[in-house]
Order: sequence, then structure tokens, then C-alpha cells
Amino acid sequence: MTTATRRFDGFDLAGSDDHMHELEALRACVEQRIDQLLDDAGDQKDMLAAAMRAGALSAGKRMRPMLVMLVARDLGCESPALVDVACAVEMVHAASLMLDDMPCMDNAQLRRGKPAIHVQYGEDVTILASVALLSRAFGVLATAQDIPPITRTRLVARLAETIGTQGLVRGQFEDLHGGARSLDAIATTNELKTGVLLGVAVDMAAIIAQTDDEIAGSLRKFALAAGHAFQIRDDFHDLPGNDSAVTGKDTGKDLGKSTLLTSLGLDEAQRRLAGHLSDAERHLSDALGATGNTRHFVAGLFAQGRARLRLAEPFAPEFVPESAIPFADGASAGAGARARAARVN
Ligand code: GRG
Repeated sequence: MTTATRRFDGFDLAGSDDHMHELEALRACVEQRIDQLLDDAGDQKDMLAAAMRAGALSAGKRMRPMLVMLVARDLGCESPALVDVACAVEMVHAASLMLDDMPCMDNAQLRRGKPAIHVQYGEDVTILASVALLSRAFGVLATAQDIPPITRTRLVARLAETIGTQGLVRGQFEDLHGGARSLDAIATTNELKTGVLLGVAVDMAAIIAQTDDEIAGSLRKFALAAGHAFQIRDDFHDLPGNDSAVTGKDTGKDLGKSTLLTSLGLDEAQRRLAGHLSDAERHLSDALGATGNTRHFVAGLFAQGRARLRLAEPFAPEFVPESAIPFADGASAGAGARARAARVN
């Protein structure tokens, strides 16, 4: 088995050729399937379809669908329905980002390195496209082939609770209307905004793979810790003065909001971020062991985050993408590095 460093959706991952090929193939498979599921029937004038496709197919990391597929496969499940389940989760994520960027919410102009969907298509179309994406996600899930009806019902119910008043919508509401909040309240909001969707991705994999409660529990803990880490990373990205060309999104959108970064300060926020990343890795190892494609995928994502925030890297050297190090200082990164790093957003 040879080792290599390859670009994977903008991330340089070090690992064996076999692992790299598999990750690349999986991501391509997810994007092709979303492309099919959101087919615009060649009608270039259909702005609604165009906005849905732009929201769902723009250059994201595909972290959630990759987790659905990788975790299920590491648990021994090869169901052909996995890709549709994965696409449903990514459609929900895309719908949430489109709404999040609207003027009445975060009022962001830039997402994934491009004008936000409401900037491209207008606010009315964005709301309708977001609702249509949600509807499509549930339709895809409810009709996924090769999954017993009882399991499909469980998946639909899990996704519904993840979005609703105890999930993303509640998190967004708290974020917008929570005012000055305690650290615990901010952490809960972060969990609802980010942790729950990562949680449903691994939960769905565990449900389809019919894994035991202990493994499912460790996977959920992994997702929650990763969610906390990603929200703190988002806080760092939002700092005024950061380069939008590197993060792919606007900065300064959290001004006036209580975030963990503003409440804890840079050093403590960084310590917490490092702690969440380590916790996530530990829980993932508890669930899936020390090998497997999920671990390679997650190691690449986390190494990027650590390098950019100059955190210590606890993983064994073969998991550390050397090419992540030049991005440690976004300001000194060249054009190629900036393009790659833009996927980190
Ligand atoms: C209608 C589903 C729905 C939700 C309504 C607007 C809203 C409630 C929730 C927004 C929640 C939100 C935008 C949370 C931020 C989560 C987050 C860390 C996003 C960035 O995720 P990455 O880094 O981005 O995976 P990419 O672009 O790579 O996919």
C-alpha cells in the first residue's frame, strides 16, 4: 500500500492511496446523486430549481453526508440506500445555510466563497428554495429503496426532530433572540445549531447499520464534541479582519452577539476547541476503533482546523496532512492555498 497526500474537496489528506480513492469516490457519488435528485430538467429559466441546486451543490465539505456513508460502511453496512440518506442530510444543511444568510438572520453576503443564495436569486426565491429543499429531503428519505419501512420511519422522525423546535430552528432562534447569555446557554445554542445535524448523520448510519446502543452512544458523543469544535472555529472565522477569501464567508457577523469566543477570550476558546477535538477523536475511536475511512476523513478535517488555529496535533504523524501547515497563517497563503482553505468555512 503506498502513501500519498491528495486534495479532497479542498482538503489535503495524508493517507494510503486506497483511502484517498475511496473518499474521493464517495464524495463524487454524493454530489452526483444530489445533482440527479435536484434535476432542473434542463430548464435554465427555473429560478427556484436553480437556487436549490446552487445552495446544495456549491463547494461545501460534505461533512454530514460523508459521515452518514463512512460511519455506516465502517459499521459493515453497504446498503445502496446510504447515498440517498446522505443526500437528504446535506439538503437540510444547505437549506439551513441559505436561511441563515438571509438579511433577517445573519445578513451575510458570501457563502462557500460565492455570493449567498439570496444575493444571487433574491430573498423570496431563497425562502421558497429552502422550503423546497427540506421537502425534497424528506421525500428522498421516505422513499429510499432497500431500507425496511419501519427503519425509514425512524429516519424520517429523527430528521424531523433534528430540524424542529428542539433542533436547528430552536438553535437559530436562540442565537438571534437569546441576548446576553451564560456560557452554558451559548454551548446549548451551539449544540442545537451544529451538533444535532452532525448527530443525526451518525445516528442515521447507526440506525441503518443496526449497531448496538453503546456504539451509537459513542458516535453521538463524537458528533456533539465535533459540533462544539466547529462552532468555536466559526467564532474564530468571524473575527473582523479575517480574510473572507480564506474562510469563504463574511466576517464580523457575530458582533454584538454572545459567543464562546467573546465570553471566554481567545486563549480559553482555543483551549476548549482543542479539548472538543480531542474528545471527538476519543469517542470516534471508542465507536469505530483506530482505523477506517471515517477516522481518516475526520483526521483531515481536524488537522486543518488545528493547523489554522495553531493547535497541537495529537494524532499519529501518518494522519497529519503536512500540507495543512502552510495554511496556519492564512495571510501568508498563496492563491492555491487560499482556494483550498476556502473550503474550510
Ligand atoms: C430550515 C433546516 C432549517 C433550519 C432553519 C437557519 C436555521 C434554522 C439554522 C441555521 C443553523 C446554522 C447555519 C448553523 C451553522 C452550522 C455550521 C457550523 C455551518 C458550517 O458547516 P460546514 O463547515 O460548512 O460543514 P460547509 O460549507 O462545508 O458545508
